[in-house]
Amino acid sequence: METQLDILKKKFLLEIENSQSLKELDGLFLQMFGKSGEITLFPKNFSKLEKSELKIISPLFNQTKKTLAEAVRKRRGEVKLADFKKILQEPLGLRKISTDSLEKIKTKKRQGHTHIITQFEEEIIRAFSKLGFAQFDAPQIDSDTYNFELLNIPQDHPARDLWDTLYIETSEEGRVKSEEGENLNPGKLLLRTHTSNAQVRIMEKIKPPFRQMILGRCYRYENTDARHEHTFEQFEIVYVDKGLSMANLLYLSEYFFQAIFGYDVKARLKPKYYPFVEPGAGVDGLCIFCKGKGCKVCGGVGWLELAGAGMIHPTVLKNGGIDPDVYSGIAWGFGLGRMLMVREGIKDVRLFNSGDLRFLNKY
Ligand code: FA5
Repeated sequence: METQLDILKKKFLLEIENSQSLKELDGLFLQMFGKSGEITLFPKNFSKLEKSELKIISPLFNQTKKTLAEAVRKRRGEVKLADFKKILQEPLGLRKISTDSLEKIKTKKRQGHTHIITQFEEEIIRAFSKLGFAQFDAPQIDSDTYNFELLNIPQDHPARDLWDTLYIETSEEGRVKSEEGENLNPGKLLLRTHTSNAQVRIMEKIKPPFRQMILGRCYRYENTDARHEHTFEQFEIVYVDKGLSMANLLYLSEYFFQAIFGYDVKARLKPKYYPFVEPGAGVDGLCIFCKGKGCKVCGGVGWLELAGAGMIHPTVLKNGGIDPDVYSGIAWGFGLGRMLMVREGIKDVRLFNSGDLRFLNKY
């Protein structure tokens, strides 16, 4: 078994070393650590071993896991740096030209690249598509009804204070005409404060069981600072099926943290209040900087809060036409900017929308 493990380790180390793109590395990571990955499945025969053999192979296996995860992390950095250097080496702007003939004028186009948030969106979609989640789109200008009321947050409820909201003035309170001229009364209009505005829409459109994900811009009436923007992106999953529990939620959290941080990041759930989930949870990831020992970034706690989540409240399921005695649901979401700040060590969330090329060209 030791030899088998060693062969596996050498094979993957070589493939990691030879990989040339982040996509290739993501593929390798899944090949090793995915649900049916070769490393994930390796311990399945451990139960047949003698105690003495187990004592030898277990630490070796753990060490191999660490080595491979670390090799992927290191190679990711190298690939990113190589891409960045390539961009830097490209000549920019106009070439020296002869003015003899205007027809000869050739310009070198400056090549742009996708924004860091867009790159991250693609990573997230890739990770959750693999688990069968499909994308759902919900409006950014929405009604009070979908953004709040159907999510168990009635008018004048103190929970509204959790979201500083930008409302839109309409000529007649909340009344707009549809394209067909029909008089709709969606309630007050607003800029959605979170992607949770999709929850009941999904339930209305899709019969359970389903796995849906929502990605997009949200808006809040914020006094901006290093951690608060007025315009930012959120991601959320809405997963409804029979017999779901907080255990599924914990699994999804750890799966996702592994996919985006590139190695085993333990997750833990702690109680947190959101009106549309019960129980509600703050999802912490073991601090990626100090690995739980406590450092400046995590404020000495050893954990960083990375997402908000919970079991969808029975009232919300009912509002979406789903019987809470038959189905249960998981909602799980986070802000892309804040998550990237942790992963990339970015100090100010406002940099993402700043258009500052010194920042954007790094990614
Ligand atoms: C919500 O918006 C909930 N809808 C999340 C949720 C989904 C809970 C599903 C339960 C189930 P909250 O207000 O905490 O929760 O925002 C979620 C995340 O959005 C935050 O953790 C943060 O990452 C990001 N975020 C919130 N406000 C801002 C802001 N002003 N600037 C940048 N990111 C923000």
